[in-house]
Amino acid sequence: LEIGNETVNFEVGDNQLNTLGKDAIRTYYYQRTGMPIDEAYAGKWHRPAAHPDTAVFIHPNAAHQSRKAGDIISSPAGWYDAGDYNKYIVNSAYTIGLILTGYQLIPQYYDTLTLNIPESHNTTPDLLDEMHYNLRWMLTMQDPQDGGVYHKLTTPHFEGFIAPDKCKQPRYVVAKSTAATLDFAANMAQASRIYQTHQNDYPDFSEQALKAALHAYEWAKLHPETYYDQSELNPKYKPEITTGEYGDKKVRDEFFWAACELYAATRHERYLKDVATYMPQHFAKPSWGMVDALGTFCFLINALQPDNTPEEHRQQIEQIAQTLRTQLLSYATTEMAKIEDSSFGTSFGNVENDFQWGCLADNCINQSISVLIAGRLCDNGAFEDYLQNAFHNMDYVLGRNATGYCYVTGFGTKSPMNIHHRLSAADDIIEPIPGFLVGGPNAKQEDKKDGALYNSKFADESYSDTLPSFASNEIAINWNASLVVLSGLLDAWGK
Ligand code: 9MR
Repeated sequence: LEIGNETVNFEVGDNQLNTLGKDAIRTYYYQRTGMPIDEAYAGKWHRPAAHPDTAVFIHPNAAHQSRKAGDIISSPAGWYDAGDYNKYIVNSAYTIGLILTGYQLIPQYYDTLTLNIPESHNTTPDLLDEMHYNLRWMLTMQDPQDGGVYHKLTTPHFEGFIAPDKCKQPRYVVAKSTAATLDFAANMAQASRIYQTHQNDYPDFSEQALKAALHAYEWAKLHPETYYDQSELNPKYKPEITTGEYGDKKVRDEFFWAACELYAATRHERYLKDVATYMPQHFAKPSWGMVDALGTFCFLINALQPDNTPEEHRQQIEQIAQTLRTQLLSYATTEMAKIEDSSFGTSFGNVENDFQWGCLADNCINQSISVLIAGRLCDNGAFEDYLQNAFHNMDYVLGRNATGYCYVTGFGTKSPMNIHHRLSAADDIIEPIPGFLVGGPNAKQEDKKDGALYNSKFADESYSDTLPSFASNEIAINWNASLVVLSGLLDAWGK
């Protein structure tokens, strides 16, 4: 493309989103803890194993009779959360929950998608192999005594920008929380259904996951208001913990998602009752702290499956589904109305408030995923329009925006080079690991005082491709989940 003296080269092709989607999934492989990242799969970004997490301390704030402060447990595998080296249940469960939602919508697409990861030669789809690496870790975060789930596995403070195998800080599991336990319950119930047909590679996992989900849900029912709050815990327990909080004091939505998944997995009336009790008043797009949407998607995809719906539940299911569909469609209509006076022809990015921490995933992409799913599941004749809008929002992420950045590493003519990502920063390779979506423009510029340089005060230009910019230039497993799902849906449905 030439305009005046400026030239930009780009490739035109049929499978662009396919490649993007694959690389977006492959980032999880690079984020794996506890195993070497081999050259055969990682090319020049290979590295030795780090953070085995086979000796993790019970933090004093998590101590009780059976597990005392300082006791050691083993909690290996799983992914680094983001630019940091910690592992957080809330965000892990949300990430897998969203990706497995995508999987359930287009299973044939994912069943043949090969990712070049160590498990590529087994009989399970690669996407599910990658998710299992983290699910396996999550199982170890449940206290087998009471079913409660530790909120996170973490160092007291964020590590410096050093290679993972050079890290020396001790690692702890911290207090159990209602949010983590419910997200875990939802995720495990979901996994128990999906991995049932993959006993070959994962014998007993499905059964184990369902058991874990049921046990976790019981704990949450007994502890419906156990919130994880660092500012409350830190004065009482040492060492202080200052890493990511993922605090959430509104857990009705977590109860809803868990009840939907447990109903889908068991068909027990008790969970259907809870679905009705915790049902939302309106649809809200998904994010790590607001998971109603994952419940809605689960219910609409699974509850009416004719093969295993008890006849006596049918009427109530249909009523609930009708309400959820109305909510979803009303959301889609509101979002689509924003396109008319938009600068970039998108439903995203027309007000300052759209540009928050993690907005490219949480606002732009998740809005499109929700609208697309509405079109697909509600059959209101608007699917083609919704598809078009989703492509436009994806265009926004990939470069048709106020800064001209393609916000995915390794793609496009101008893309992030200095992401706030310890793995990418601590290797000797100039290019960051490819396939990561950055948080994106963030009007609050919370990291300015920490050395992030911004060239503009405008919201949609508040993006800084500098290492210290944790508020606009970090990457995270939950944000990549959005990229994975939207690129998959567009690649599969866009044809
Ligand atoms: O994604 C999280 C965002 O919604 C919060 O506003 C922000 C500040 O608390 O934290 C983000 O999550 C970070 C987590 O706490 C630690 N790992 C890096 C995550 C991405 O920035």
